[in-house]
Amino acid sequence: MSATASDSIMETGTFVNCFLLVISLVIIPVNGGYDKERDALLKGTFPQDFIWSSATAAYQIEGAWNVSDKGPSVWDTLAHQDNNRDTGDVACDSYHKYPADIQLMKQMGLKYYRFSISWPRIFPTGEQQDGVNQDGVRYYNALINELIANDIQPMVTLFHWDLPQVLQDRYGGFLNNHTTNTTVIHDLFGDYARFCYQNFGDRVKYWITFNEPWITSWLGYGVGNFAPQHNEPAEGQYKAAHNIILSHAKAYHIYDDEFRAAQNGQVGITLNCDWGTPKTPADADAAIRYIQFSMGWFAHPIFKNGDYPEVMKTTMTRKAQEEGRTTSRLPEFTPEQKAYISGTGDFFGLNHYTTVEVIDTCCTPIENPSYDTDKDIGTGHAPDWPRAASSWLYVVPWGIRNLLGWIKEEYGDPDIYVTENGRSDHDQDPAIMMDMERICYYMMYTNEVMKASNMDNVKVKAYTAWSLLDNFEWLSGYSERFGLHYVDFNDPTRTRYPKASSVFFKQLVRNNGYPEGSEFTKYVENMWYFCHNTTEAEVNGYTGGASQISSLFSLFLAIPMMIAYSLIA
Ligand code: GBH
Repeated sequence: MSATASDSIMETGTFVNCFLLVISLVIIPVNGGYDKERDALLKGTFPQDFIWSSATAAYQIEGAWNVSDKGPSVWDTLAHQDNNRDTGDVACDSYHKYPADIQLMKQMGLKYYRFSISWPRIFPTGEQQDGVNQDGVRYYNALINELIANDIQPMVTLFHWDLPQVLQDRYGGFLNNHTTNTTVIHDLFGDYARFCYQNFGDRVKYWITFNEPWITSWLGYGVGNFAPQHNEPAEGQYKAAHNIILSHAKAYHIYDDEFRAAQNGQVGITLNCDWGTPKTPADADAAIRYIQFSMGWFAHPIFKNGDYPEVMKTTMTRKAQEEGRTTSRLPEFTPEQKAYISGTGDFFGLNHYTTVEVIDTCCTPIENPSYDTDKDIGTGHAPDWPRAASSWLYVVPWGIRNLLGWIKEEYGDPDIYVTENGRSDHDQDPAIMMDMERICYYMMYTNEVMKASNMDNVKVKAYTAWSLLDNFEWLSGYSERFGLHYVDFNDPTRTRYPKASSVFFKQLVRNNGYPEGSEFTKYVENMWYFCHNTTEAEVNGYTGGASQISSLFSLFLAIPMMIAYSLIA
């Protein structure tokens, strides 16, 4: 990208944003949310070999939805349902512009990139026997080779929600025969995984089987607002999850049996989880239930003992009795399946964005049961939690530290890779290029991750920013922007522009955290109270407003940083 393009964006956008921020410093209400000990800045660095990465997903960035023989995915179908929807038809056009993406990573000093492979771009119908799209294979080979040529290690997700539409039509997708041992969908996912290991595994050493199976199960097959929009909230999600867990295990064993010795990589799964904090001490059990019904649903079988969490099983058995059913809506694994599933994760991938307050609503039997009511909980948010553009995204940095500690305790201290964390802005005019709130988010959340690593001895090995680029945000289309880089979706060339947060992230990576005495850490110290929506005076009890002045100073410090960045970009 050229300096001129970026400068002009700054002229239109940045200075207006700066102006608004200056105003908001004066009017931001005092909130009592800052806890002096819990929220203090930790200085220090991450372990030497810590992995800094950024992530994307195929449908959200690639575009080229129907080039050569690519088959449609369930998201192509959903997006094309009516003309009013944003689609991923072009998205960031990364199918053609991947070298530009890689240069952005290189400029940030990133040595890892998490992206996903589109199953229907490899096998148009989802089944190898129906044919392979060689252009798709060429595309991923080119992407991987270009990454490696730029000293960036690929971390590859096999399934980030874009199921081949034909598999949905032929077999019901992940609803396929969930209670038998010979489920077609497991074998087909296994074949697809094998093909990817065979073709890319000489260069790819980190594999993630599924991204957030909770989303596919509940939003895709339960409530049905996400593709493939199957609405069966009493049982659909339990069937789909059952199949996904077994499909994951299959892909893991295929790697173990056929590829590990030669390729020596790792296979894991990425689960999403909000931290659930009890609203009152009486809600503690409900908070545990919240986590067990979301992350535990998948993590307990895979990382613990091959089976669903106890609290899910007992709850669902009680529900069956109340509902007059002879069997639980939660399916059972056979002893063989439990053995097959248990221990199928070389690392624990975690996507985390936010925290909810949980209240106990146990236990009123209801007429139309659903996964939502099965949990017997209610969720809310504390009034002082700041919000992002996405309706569900509240900024609660300490939540990630709690969750990481919980995973360590519950699942026997696994290696944890944070595979997504990030914050959305609205799509607005002028564009938010000076994205201070995203800088604050990354600053606060990575510092909490460092506390988990260095103070709580959690084996957290990686931190991945979502996202490298503004992209297709699923049902929200292009209205919410998560990128470190801005993409103008009205510009046919889809030029990428670095936001201020990419400069911040570059410094964070270069410093490998917050080392005592560095210029970067001084900048962060100046920003700390501003980012926490409070003042030093409130925290430390002195008057004089020094922190507000230093925050303002930091704000302007970021502009030269950004200009410097755009000149080398
Ligand atoms: C991730 O999911 C995805 O992996 C990524 O593709 C996505 O772009 C990113 O987050 C940002 O959203 O019930 O309809 O209100 C994050 C976890 C959990 C966030 C469900 C949205 C509420 C959806 N998601 N949540 S809805």
